[in-house]
Order: sequence, then C-alpha cells, then structure tokens
Amino acid sequence: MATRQQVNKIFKALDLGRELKGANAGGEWFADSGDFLDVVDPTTGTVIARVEQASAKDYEKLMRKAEAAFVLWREVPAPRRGEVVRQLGEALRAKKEALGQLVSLEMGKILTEGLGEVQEMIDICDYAVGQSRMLSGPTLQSERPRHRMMEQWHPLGVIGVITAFNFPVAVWAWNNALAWVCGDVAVWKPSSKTPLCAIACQNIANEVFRRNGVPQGVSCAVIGRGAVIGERLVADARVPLISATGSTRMGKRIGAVVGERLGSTILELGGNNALVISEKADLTCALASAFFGAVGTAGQRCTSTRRLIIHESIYDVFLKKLVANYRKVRIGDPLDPATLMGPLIDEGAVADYEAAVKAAKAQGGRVVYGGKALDPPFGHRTFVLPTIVEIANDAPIVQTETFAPILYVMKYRNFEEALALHNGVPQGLSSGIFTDSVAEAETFTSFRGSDCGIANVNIGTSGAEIGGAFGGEKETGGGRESGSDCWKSYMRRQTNTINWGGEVHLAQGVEFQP
Ligand code: UN1
Repeated sequence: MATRQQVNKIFKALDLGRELKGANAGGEWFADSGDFLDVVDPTTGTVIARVEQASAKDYEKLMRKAEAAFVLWREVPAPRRGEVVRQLGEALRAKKEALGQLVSLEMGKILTEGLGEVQEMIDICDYAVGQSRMLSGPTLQSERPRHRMMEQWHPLGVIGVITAFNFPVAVWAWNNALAWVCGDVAVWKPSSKTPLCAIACQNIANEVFRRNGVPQGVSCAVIGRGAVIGERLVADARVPLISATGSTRMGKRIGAVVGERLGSTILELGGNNALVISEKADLTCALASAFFGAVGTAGQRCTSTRRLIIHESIYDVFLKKLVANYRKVRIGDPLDPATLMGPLIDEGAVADYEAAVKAAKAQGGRVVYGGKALDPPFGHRTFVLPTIVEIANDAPIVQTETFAPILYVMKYRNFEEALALHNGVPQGLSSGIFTDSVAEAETFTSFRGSDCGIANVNIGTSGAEIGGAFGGEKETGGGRESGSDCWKSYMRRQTNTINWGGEVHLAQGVEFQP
C-alpha cells in the first residue's frame, strides 16, 4: 500500500495539496460552498485529501469564463490549437509516471493499467494534432449552374464533459483533446470518486495553456455534487453538447434533460460485453484475452468481459484453464508491480458485487470460482475474489451490468445460437469472437452478427485503441468518442451554396417571376 512518503511524492509531482478547491477556469482554484469531499484511497480507506466542492455560484463564475473564452479560442487557427494540444501530449509524457501512479492510487487499478490510461491520453493528443489539420468538409455538386456547394465545420461552443471514476483521466483527454482542436472550450465534471486525477490533469493543461497564451476558460474543471453541478451542467442551454460516461440509469436522465432543450449528447453508458469462443478458436489466445477482459481493472471497465459464450465441445477444458488462471490472480496493493487485481472503488461497489452473486445463485447460477469479498488486507473492505458463475443468459442478473469482476459463462451448441445469446442483452458496447473460421468471423462482424458498437475477431472486449470510434448501441447510448470521424460531434456542420454566376436559379427548377 502507498506509504505517506509515496503519496507525498505523487502529490508533489502533480502540484496537489491535501486541502483543495473544486473549481478552476485556468487561473486559481476556487470554491465557496463549505461542502467538503473526502478523497479516499480505495486500498486502505485512508482520507488522502479534501476538496471543497463547487457551489452553484462557483459554477456560474466558471461558465461565464468559459463563454468568454470561446469567442477568443475559435479565432485561433485550428493547427495552432493543435500545436497547444501537441504540447499537452508532451507534458503528459513528462508526467506519465506520476499521473499513472495517481490513477492507480485514487482509482485502484494496477499500475500498468494506470500508466496505460495515461498513454491513452498521449495517443489521443497525437491523434488530435493531426486532426487539427483535417477538419474538412466535402465540396458537393450543385444542381444550379455556376453555383458551388460545400460543407464547413465550425466550433460548437462550450461543451460539458462528464466522466466516470473508472477512467479518471483518459476519457477527459478523448473528449477534450478533440474538442480543443475543434475550437470548443470544455467544462469537465469528473466523478466525485476521483477528483485528484481531475485536479492533476487540469493543472497540467493550465501550465501548457498559460505558456501558450491560451485564454483562461478554454479548459475548465468543476468538482461538485451531481445535484448541484451535474444537474446544472446538463440543463444549461449555454452548453450545446454533453458528452457523458457512466451508467445507463445516469445516461437516461442526462438524455432526457438535454433532449428537452434539444441539445446534443454523446452517451457512453453500460456494457454487457461477451466473447464467443468457438470450437475453431486458438484457445491460448482466447484464454489470455478472456482473462484480461474479465479480471483486468477488477472488472470495472465499461468494456470488461462480462459473459463467455463457449462451444459445448470445449466448454469444460476451457473453463478448467480459466479457473487455473483465476487461482493465480495476485490481489492486493495496486501500486505493487506484482499485483494483478486491486480493490474495487468503494464499499458500495463490494455491496453491489455481493448482491449480484447472491442474485445469480438465486436465479439458478452456480459459482465456479470466487463469489466472496476478502478479509480486508489493508483494513478497508474493498477487495473481492474475481468470480466465475455458470448461469443462463436470460437470468435477470445477467441482463444487467454489475461493475465488478463477475464473469457469467454459458454453453452453446451451434453458431446461430451463440449469436442469439450474444445479442440477447439490452446493452451493446463491445464484443468479440475467437475463431479461425473465416465464415464465423465474417458473420460475427456482419449486419447479422454482433449488434455492438465494437466487434472484434480474436481480440478481447476491452482495451480498444483510440484511433477507432468508441461507443455502443442499445442501452449503451449510441454515442461515439475518440478516433475515426468522432471529431464531427464536437463541431457544427454548415452547408454553403455560393452563386458565382450573376443569375438567380431556384432549386428544383421552380420559376418565380413577378
Ligand atoms: C471505459 O471503461 O469507460 O477500451 C473506457 C477500453 C479503454 C477505455 C474504456 N480503452 O477498455
């Protein structure tokens, strides 16, 4: 577990104090609510810092700054904005070790994954730099003589970014790096479970932005209660886009509030990700990927593997090998390089885990491995055994996302049945098939295969690269973030038709003369 010296070292490297304030628009941190948030180390339960949360007044102050910054920032040529993001990527490279450690300390994922998350930020910065020179629209053919038609993409405005505890830094970067090169300014409301990561990121951005003369307010962070800050942000008509990551329940609320005011959303909500493991699969690859997908990040990724759909002919042997791997999982301090699985985020998450195991048993499930919380190794009841439960796909508990390392396993007889099981849940984020059959692989990734936003072949469900569009269908919310053409969500499209012929021609051949 992190000693006081270690914590001090991480704090110092990232310019963090023990008493912090929750609102920032590029200058000093501020907050006047008198409402303090304890930041708890999930490994030990120790309070490692306190943050004074933002009040409604603080929010208003910050939003005014953001609005004023937008009219200045949109004047800066996009490649210049990209240059600032390039420097942010450099600053992240320089702080990678410390920031990765902070992610691991505050969120509880193991260090290699904390560092991987920072790498994801660096990658999206690099990606956004290139994108800053490619915010292009097509030229279209006008039906009118001597007319030109084209599309332009313009900055959207102040966007709201709401992130979850499980990726406390990367999801901010996916959104903000793109939003900034697009000419937007961003107001970030991080999870109240991981405010230090947010403060550290904001500090890094502030330093880079200040050096480059970027107006204050282009990067804003606001830590506060959902009821005070979250609700205000989503209802705020000054914010044309809300990009939110979290539970389906939360997403439905945000979708309704933003929809009411006809704003846009990018919703990245719950997953219920499955791997189909065919009898034609390379089982060594399948095993390694299923193991990482289900146990990695202690099952707290939205892309975590939650279901395995295994061909009956290899079911027993595969399960046996998987259980052998589960037995070897070293559970403990996430900052210790020997650890494979750290704590869950808090005691509430353990209660959810226990409730899910209980429900699974009541619904006909058989616990193959795990199923229990551990005696707290460091005094805080946040450690559990990774769990495998054999159960039917239509059991109600299997139909819901439990944010914990619980893997549901089931058999299939033929490929069509595997597809039906695979798609037979309300969520649609990530998926994969392990097979050496071209026909199975192509079917899985075709229109009649996986109904998810991400469908992989011989790759696990989690650990998507930033270059692709990230997000999913059905109850996952339909939003897409990160690579491909996701930048378009952060801009507004304008169709321009330009008459250079000196004569009026109405479209569709309409004649209209006095
Ligand atoms: C999330 O859990 O919200 O694909 C994001 C992955 C990571 C991102 C997960 N690149 O698992």
